[in-house]
Amino acid sequence: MIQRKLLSQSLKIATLIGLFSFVACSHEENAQKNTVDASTIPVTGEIEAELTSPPFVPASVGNRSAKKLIVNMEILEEEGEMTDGVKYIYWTFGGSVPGSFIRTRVGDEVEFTLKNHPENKLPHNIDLHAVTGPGGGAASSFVAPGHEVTFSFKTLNPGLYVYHCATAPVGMHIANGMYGLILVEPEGGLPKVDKEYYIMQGDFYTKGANGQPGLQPFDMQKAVDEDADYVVFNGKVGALTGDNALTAKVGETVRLFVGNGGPNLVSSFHVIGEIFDRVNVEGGSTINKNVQTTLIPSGGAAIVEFKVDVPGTFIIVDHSIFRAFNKGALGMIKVEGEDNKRLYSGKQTEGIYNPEGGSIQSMPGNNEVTAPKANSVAERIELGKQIYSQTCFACHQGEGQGIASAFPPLANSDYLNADVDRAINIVLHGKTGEITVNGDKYNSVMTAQTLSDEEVANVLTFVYNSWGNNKTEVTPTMVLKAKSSH
Ligand code: HEC
Ligand SMILES: [Cu+2]
Repeated sequence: MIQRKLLSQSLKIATLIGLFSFVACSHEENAQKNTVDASTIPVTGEIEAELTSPPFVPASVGNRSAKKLIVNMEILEEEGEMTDGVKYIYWTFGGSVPGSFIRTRVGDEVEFTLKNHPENKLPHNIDLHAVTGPGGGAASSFVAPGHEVTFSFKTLNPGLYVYHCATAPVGMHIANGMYGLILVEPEGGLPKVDKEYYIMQGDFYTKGANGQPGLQPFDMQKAVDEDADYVVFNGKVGALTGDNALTAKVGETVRLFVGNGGPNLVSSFHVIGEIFDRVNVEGGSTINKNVQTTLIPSGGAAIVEFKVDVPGTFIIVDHSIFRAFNKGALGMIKVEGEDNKRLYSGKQTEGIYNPEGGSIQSMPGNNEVTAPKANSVAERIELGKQIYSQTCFACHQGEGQGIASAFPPLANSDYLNADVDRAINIVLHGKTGEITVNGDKYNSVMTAQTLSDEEVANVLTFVYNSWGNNKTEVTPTMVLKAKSSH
């Protein structure tokens, strides 16, 4: 509902800055295309490449000359956490999913050494989409555990490129996390911005259903069927939420290097409450402006830039929206700074909406007449279950498990079980501010639910009598009491 609120209320901001820079840039690009043949750019000296794990990127190349760039990449197969309680064996370039970010400039001669750690179980290789050559390097980089190989390539085309493992079964190597991004900056470097981050989407296929605990092996059949259990940014649920959220300050320009490793799904990349001032479409040189959602193909990328004008938490999603709220494709950018009421007012007024022709006004939540009355605890639970599946489950999820760092669990919730009056008031009035549930901190917004006293009683009775909670029965009288004492 935070998301929906932002969507419906966000004021659309005109981006004049984008308009001006467009003219300058397209000019620059044309000039460059027409005059520079990258294969003839001379290389002077050599440097070791800085490699970073997501969401960070190495320092920009600026106006350095083309050089021999030494890249040392180590492949590691290691256990990680997909989401709370769910383990997965990731295969990684450099120990992270996505793999280490590589930053080069056009004309660099990249000397690439790929090392396969002796404790790994499988051979691997690398196909870099920035490479002009057979297999994008895959043909020259096949490497067994305990071995290393070296090959070189010259970067001929500026852009943001995906790299990935291309060892059979290719889909499985990619599905296990073997992908990352390599940026080839144009002559003179990309324009300066205030913040740069690295995000990569991926879809994952596990033997168990979404959320099923324990070490989950890869499921080949689900992968073939493109039936993903998890769709996530940066390798796991919650990699970019809560304490891991990206940050920026009001007035700053943020640049996101966004890739999609797949193996299967195309991303409808969107930041709720922001408009991309500039997008390097498909990671290439075409710049689109004023974009709401940009499509990132599997094995493709995009560079998106936007100036953050107002403070708040901006939610990053794959706008194929069930992936965001049910499979993990959700991140956050926390923007701090002064409010700008001229650009975004916040809620200004709230009144009673009385449609024409309607004669009886009722406050939302007071329509006791229409709500069915429960005659037993069992009936209360049954009616409450329906309410739960209509209103609460979107955030707290089907089994009350919540979503790490975004929506607290109602299953086995110590917070819920400790204080029934508090729970009633949360459903009646909503909740914001930091709370700790089962040892994890949440700091988000739950909006007030428009439910009658009877419905509040029923839904809470259902929750209290499900998923290991303490079996409290909440009655309408208790709701009324909690209300008046609030
Ligand atoms: C739009 C998403 C959303 C919906 C819908 C929603 N909640 Fe919440 N709920 C939250 C968030 C976010 C928090 C934590 C608020 C905070 O950080 O202060 C929360 C906190 C809670 C808590 C206290 C924390 C805990 O885990 O025990 C309870 C109880 C709760 N909600 C019950 C419900 C019930 C019952 C419904 C349905 C009638 C519901 N919520 C609907 C988002 C939602
Ligand atoms: Cu591999």
